[in-house]
Amino acid sequence: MKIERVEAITFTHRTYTQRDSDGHNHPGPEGTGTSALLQITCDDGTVGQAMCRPTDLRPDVLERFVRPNLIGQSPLLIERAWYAIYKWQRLSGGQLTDRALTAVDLALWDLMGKVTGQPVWKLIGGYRPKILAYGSTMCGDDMEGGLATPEDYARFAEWMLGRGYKAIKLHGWMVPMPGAPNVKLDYRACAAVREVVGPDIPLMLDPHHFYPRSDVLWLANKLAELDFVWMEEPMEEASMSSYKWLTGNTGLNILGPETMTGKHWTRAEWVKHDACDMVRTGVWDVGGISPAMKCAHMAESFHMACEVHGTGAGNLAVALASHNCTFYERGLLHPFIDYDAPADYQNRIDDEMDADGYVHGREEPGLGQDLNMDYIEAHRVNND
Ligand code: LLH
Ligand code: MG
Repeated sequence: MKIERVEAITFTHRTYTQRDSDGHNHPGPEGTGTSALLQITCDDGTVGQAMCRPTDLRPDVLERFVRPNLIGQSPLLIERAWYAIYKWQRLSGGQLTDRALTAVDLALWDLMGKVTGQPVWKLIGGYRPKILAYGSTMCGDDMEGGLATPEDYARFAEWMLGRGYKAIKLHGWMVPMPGAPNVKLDYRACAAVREVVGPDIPLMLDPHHFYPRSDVLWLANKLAELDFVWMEEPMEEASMSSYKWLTGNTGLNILGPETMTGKHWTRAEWVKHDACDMVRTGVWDVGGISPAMKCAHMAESFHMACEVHGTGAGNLAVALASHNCTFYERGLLHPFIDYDAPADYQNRIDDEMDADGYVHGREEPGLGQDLNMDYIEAHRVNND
């Protein structure tokens, strides 16, 4: 069996979110978004699929780096394909991104599942059939009835408990929201949520990502008093020394790195240098399921948790396959967003959650996505 065809279908769909001037997502009026579907097809007609952004796999990226390394190759040699494409990153002039690698890796794993008749979460380890989700809020905003005040977060936390969530992560107020950045305000939101959910619900914080050391240490120590499980990315992650300093100076667990480049190699350096207490991975941060599992196994070898960043079928597969992952990140959630409603291009969402707060692994072969191909073809805007 050989790979015969690689294409990225770009298509439009409705969206209900909008990005602020720093890129954070918030609820917005109904608008039109553009997404892409990567399809890797074998000579027997089996297709592996991955959703991504159109910019991840522009036509020249597909033509220069992806197709030459996949067409004619076995779909079962994923590690080989990953390395063949990855090695082009160095001389690609920044054109071949980690996100492009991720999309290819996800589609190859989906293909592997379909060829072998197995769900991906089992193929990559299969630790558990279901995992508790934490409700991950959107960043704070200035909307009435939204996430504008500590009391808004508390009210929304109560709603999340009613929906079944057994753990909650707050995203604090980020620039350009009025009043941000402000660790005192972040703390008030965290304290308000702890007050309404009681002592037994695990809580986490993902605050403004560019605080100075002095603010971060104060916040970390206050969160430890509130018995938070972890804080992530409160400073620019390129400064590993700052995280080593923070980890060494607070009793709160520091989780990282999340957005720092360098894939599993960076995560190993952070562990070696005691720059985190818990390791962060995520398929869109490290170049796919393959390197994300390396992060999980590396962390496990040091008796450390490895928590998965972000949603979607690929991240869910990693969380279900990892012994040392505690939660699946489900969101981003907001009082004005119906997270459980499928997008136009889905027949169902990837991460349906039951009333007890568990997201289950699906039994279908592949990643377990259920895409509406009629919709996608009807709204196609390219022919790459
Ligand atoms: O800054 C943001 O908008 C959020 O932190 C976002 O990146 C979110 O995906 C995240 O970090 N979740 O863990
Ligand atoms: Mg985060």
